Amino acid sequence: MTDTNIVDLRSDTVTKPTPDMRQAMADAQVGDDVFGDDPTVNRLQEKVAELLGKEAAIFVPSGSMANQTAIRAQTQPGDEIIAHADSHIYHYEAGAPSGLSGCSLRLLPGPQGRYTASDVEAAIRPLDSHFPQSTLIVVENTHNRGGGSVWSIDSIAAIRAVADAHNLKMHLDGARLMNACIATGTPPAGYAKYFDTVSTCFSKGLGAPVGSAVAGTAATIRRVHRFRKMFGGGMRQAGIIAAGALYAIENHIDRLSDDHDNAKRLALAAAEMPGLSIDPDSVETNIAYFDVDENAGTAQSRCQTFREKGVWMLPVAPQRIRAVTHLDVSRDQIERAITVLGNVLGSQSAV
Ligand code: TLP
Repeated sequence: MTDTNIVDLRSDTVTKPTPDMRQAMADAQVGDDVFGDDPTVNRLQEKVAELLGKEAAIFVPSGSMANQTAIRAQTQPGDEIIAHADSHIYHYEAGAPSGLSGCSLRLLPGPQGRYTASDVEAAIRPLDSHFPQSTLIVVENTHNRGGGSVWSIDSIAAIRAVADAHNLKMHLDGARLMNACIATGTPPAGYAKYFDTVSTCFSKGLGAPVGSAVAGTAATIRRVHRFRKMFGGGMRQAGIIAAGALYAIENHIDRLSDDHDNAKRLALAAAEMPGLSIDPDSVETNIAYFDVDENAGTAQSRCQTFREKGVWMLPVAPQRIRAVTHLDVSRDQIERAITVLGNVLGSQSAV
């Protein structure tokens, strides 16, 4: 099967740079970024700081490194971080909060990856030498395992008030912050102002091949710079990849609404199919989770059959499949995916 026949919905991380993006990367001016000499990286960092309304930003290789350098810069070993039980920093960053920062996690429940200010209030540890100290709250927006769900400004503001009352810091895992911005019409700085640090990714829906950033005060970003080096993320002529990120910010934010429309279209169609369940209203941005009915096989077996017919999705639990829309999936390809899913599920007898 050729690349163009495949509808790859496994993640928005799979996008390939467009010809114009590649050209911008080829043309990039570069220097040694560990010395602060790369003009393209510097331009990207200034642009991200401005977009997020922060004093400074730093380019890092990945979303995981963005989150983990921000965590390391704002905690001490023995501290406790408050986060959702479904958060990316807990499930998918290889245990880094404990491995790299020596922190434990206090995990909160809540539908679609969202918790409330009163959940946070109840989780904060008293000032007593027996307890780990709560120092940092992490919000993920949009929320990956929550189904690309978007946090409201009101709920974030309420959590900020609790954080201020107890002198806690707040970090935003904004790997897909731009999806939240496009879904709600809130500018990036409108979310970022509630947080001490914000991470954001260029290599997800924005379609750049590599890279993320952390933004915050100049003092915090200086600490992040040190931990980026310590964690092995100091890059040299990184302008080549920063140019892809700059291109992505300048050209690929507004089009995220197409991805959201495509995810909704897929969810609405799948909701009508036998063997799959999804509430289309739960699809707020570019991520959709489908539950596979027990009598329709496992997520693994369904994904295998879809894959053989050119539709790639991710089994994320025994009965759960994830589909993510992005720059490299057109509306026509979504229609093709719907046809494949319909044919496979309609013709399922023995699974
Ligand atoms: N998420 C990836 C996988 O790791 C699951 C994906 O395919 O969705 N924060 C959030 C909310 C993320 O979804 C991801 C990537 C990251 C951070 C980490 O980014 P990278 O992969 O660049 O380290």
